[in-house]
Amino acid sequence: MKRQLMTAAAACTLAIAAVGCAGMTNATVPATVPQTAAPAQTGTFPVSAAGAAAFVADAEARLADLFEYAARVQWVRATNITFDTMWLESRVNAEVTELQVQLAGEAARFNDVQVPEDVRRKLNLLRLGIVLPAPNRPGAAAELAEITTRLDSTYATGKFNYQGREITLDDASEMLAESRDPAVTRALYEGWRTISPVMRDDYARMVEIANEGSRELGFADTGAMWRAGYDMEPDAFAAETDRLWEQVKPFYENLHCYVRSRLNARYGDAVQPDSGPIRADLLGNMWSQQWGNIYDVVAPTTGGASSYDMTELLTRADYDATKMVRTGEGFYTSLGLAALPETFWERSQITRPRDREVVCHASAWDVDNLDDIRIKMCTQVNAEDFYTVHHELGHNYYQRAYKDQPFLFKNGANDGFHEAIGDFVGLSALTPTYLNQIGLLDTVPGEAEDIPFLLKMALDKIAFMPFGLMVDRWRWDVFSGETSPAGYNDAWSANMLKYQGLVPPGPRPADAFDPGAKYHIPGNTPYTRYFLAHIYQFQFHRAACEQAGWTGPLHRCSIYGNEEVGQRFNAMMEMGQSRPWPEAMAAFTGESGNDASAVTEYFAPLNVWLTEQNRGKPCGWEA
Ligand code: X8Z
Ligand code: ZN
Repeated sequence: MKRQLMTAAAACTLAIAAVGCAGMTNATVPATVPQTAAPAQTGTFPVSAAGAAAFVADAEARLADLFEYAARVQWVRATNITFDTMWLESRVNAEVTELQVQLAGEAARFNDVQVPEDVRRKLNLLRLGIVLPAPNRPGAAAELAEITTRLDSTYATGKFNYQGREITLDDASEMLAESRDPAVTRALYEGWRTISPVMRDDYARMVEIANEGSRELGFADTGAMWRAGYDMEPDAFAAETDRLWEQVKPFYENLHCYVRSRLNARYGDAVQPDSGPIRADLLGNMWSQQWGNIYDVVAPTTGGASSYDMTELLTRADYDATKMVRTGEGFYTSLGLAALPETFWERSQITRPRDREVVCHASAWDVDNLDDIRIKMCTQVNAEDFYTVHHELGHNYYQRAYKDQPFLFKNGANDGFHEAIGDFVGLSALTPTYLNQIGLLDTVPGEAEDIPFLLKMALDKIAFMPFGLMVDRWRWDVFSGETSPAGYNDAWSANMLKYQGLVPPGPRPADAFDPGAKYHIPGNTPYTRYFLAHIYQFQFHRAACEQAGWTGPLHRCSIYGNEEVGQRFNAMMEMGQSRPWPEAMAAFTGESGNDASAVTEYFAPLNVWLTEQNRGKPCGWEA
C-alpha cells in the first residue's frame, strides 16, 4: 500500500484512500458500502503549543496503528483479489480516509498557535498527506473507497480477446515490445484500451467526491492539493515543472525527430510519415512512455550499434526472477547498506502466482513502517524488469533508512525523491562496466559504443519525460473542471499530442476512456513524481560521481562498491520527510533546487549526434 504523504507504506501503489490496484470484475464488487468504525474523539487537546504537540503525538500513534492494519489488508487484497478481500479493503480504506480527514480538520485548530518547527511541519503534513480526501459527511468516505477499489480492480484484472484468446496486460505488453507488424501493434494497443470505458462514470464520480473533500480542507480542488506537497506554493510548483520541461524539450524534440525518421524508413509513409506526430503503438510500450524496446529499429546504421542486448544477457546467464532481485540487493549492499531482512524473501511476491488474481503493477511496501519491507512484482527476466527491480528496491532502502523518524516524517523528502532512489542506482547498474563486474558482460565495450548506449538510455529516460508530465496535466484539468467527463478522452489525446507528439494508431471510439488503461489513473497514484525523479536521478548521479572522484563522462560512471558515497546517500535518505526537500537535496548534492542540467550533461554527446542525424530534416509537429 502506499500512503502518500504520510508515511508510506508503499511506493507506487497508492494512496491511502485509494490503495492498490487489485481486481475483480465490477459484478463482484460489494453493492453496499461497508460501515466504518466509530469516529475518534475530537477537540480534546487545548489550543496551545503543548496541546498541539500532544495532538500530533496522539495522531501519529493512531495513524501508525491503523496504517499497519490497513497495509496488511491491502497486501492481502493485492496478492489475492476476491470479493472478500476487496470488501475488506474498501472498508479499511474508508476508515483510513475518515481518520485522515478528521485529523486534518483538527490540525487547523492550531493554525494561529506558535509551535516548534517540527510540530508545524507535522500539522501541515496531516493536511497535505491525503491523496483523495472525502468530505466530512456520512457515507462519503465509504462511497469513495468503494469506487477506488472497483477502479483499481477493474484495471488489475483487465483482459481482452486477441486472436481468439483472452490475454492479460503482461501478454499484450510482451507482444507489443516484440512485434514489428503495425497491424499487430495496433490490435494490441486498441485491445488493451477496451478494458477502460467501463471506468469512466466511476472516475467522474470519484473526482466529484474528492474535490468536495479537498475544498473542505481549504484547497481549490484535488489537483491544487496535490501541487501543494512540494514545500512551495502550488502555482510555483506548476511553473517549476514547466521550467524543467523547457530545459529538456529541445532534446526530446531531437529524439522524436530521429526516431520518427527511422520508423518511417522501417514502415513507410502509409504507416509512419516522416513529418508530424509518431504513431503511438510503434514505440514498443503500451503507453509509449519508454521506447527502449525498439532500440533494434532505431539503432545507428553507421559507426556501430550496441553489441549486447540486456534481455539476452540475462537469459544467457540463466537468470530467474529471484536472481534478478538478489542482484539488485547486491548493488545496494555494495554501497555499505544492510542486506534485506529474511522476511523480505519470505513475504514478497516476486513472480505472478498462477492460481489467483493479483495486482501485477510493481510496488514496494513497508507494511509495519519498521522492518517488514517487501516488493510485489510479476517479475519477468528482461531488461525492463532488471530496471524495475532496482527501482523497487530503492523504495525499500529509503523506507529502511527513515524508519527511525517519527511517523509523519517516514516518507520521501518529496514523492519525486522516493521514485528517484532506485533509478539513481539503476544509472550505475546499467553501465557496461558494472555488467562486466557481475559477470553478465564478458568485456567492456570501448568508446565506439557510447552513442548506442546513450541512445538506449535516452529511449527510456528522455522519451519518458513528456509522458511523466502529461498524465497529471490531464488530471489537474480534470480536477479543476477545465476538462469535463465528456471531454476526458479528447483531452488525453490532446495531451499526448501536445507533450509527446504522438497519436493513437486510429480514431478512438466514442466511449473510449484511454486514461483508465494506464495503471496510475484507476490506481490514483499521482504521476508528476516520476517526471521529477527523471530529473533528480541525474542530479544524484552527477553528485555521486563527483564524490567518487570520477572525471570521465557521466554516462560511464558507476558507483558500485563505493561505500563512502553509499554512506552519504543513506544520510540523505535517513532524513525522510523531516525537512523541506531542498535541504535533503543539498545534503547529498550541494544543490538546493530542481536542475535539469545534469540530464543535458549526461546526454550531451548524444544530443550532438542526434542533431547531426536530423540535419536538413524538419523536426517537431503541430499540436
Ligand atoms: O509505476 C512505476 C513503478 C512503481 S512506482 C514500477 N513507474 C512508472 C510507470 O510504470 O508508469 C516507474 C516508472 C514510471
Ligand atoms: Zn516507484
